[in-house]
Amino acid sequence: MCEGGVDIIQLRAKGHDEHFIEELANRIQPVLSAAGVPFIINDHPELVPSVGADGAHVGQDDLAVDDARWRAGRALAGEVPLPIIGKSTHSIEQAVAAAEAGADYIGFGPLFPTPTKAGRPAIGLSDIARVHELVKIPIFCIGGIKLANLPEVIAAGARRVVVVSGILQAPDITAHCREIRGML
Ligand code: TZP
Ligand code: MG
Repeated sequence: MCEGGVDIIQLRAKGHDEHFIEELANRIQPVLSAAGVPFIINDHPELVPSVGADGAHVGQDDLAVDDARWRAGRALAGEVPLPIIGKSTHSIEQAVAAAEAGADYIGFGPLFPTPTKAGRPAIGLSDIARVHELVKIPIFCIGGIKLANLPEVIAAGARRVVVVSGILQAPDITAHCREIRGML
């Protein structure tokens, strides 16, 4: 992924215990650090200092942005930049609220239904342009985005996208990332 030009990587290991995630993160961190790609941990902000990640990502039903930043950064205060905190959002209202709460970036979606987040209703493309008018922190559109539908996602106003299964299932991950990167 790094060789293919991915700008930021989140470790999202749903269903695994914190110990497993910490071990995985410890192996991923040096790779991303060497590539200069920021490393975000999903759901476990307290792992950020111990594994040397750059930040944490929380959902609507998880910690508040301030709580996540405190947990992610308390051991590092004054030594390195404050941890990056991202928030998942599923509507314009949640997007505006996350920005007001101090999130550094948001996820916005799922645009399309996706097995990676089963059961979460798709929000479609119609709010993408408006959310970019209202929210000035980086907005990562997410959910069911693939090479095939990327042109319509971009045409709807997306500037940054998260692609999970599309990348992980690609026969050549580096080439696939490069192709996506080239379209943005
Ligand atoms: N949040 C909203 S959709 C999603 C998450 C974590 C999963 C996106 O994965 P995929 O495979 O790119 O649809
Ligand atoms: Mg979560």
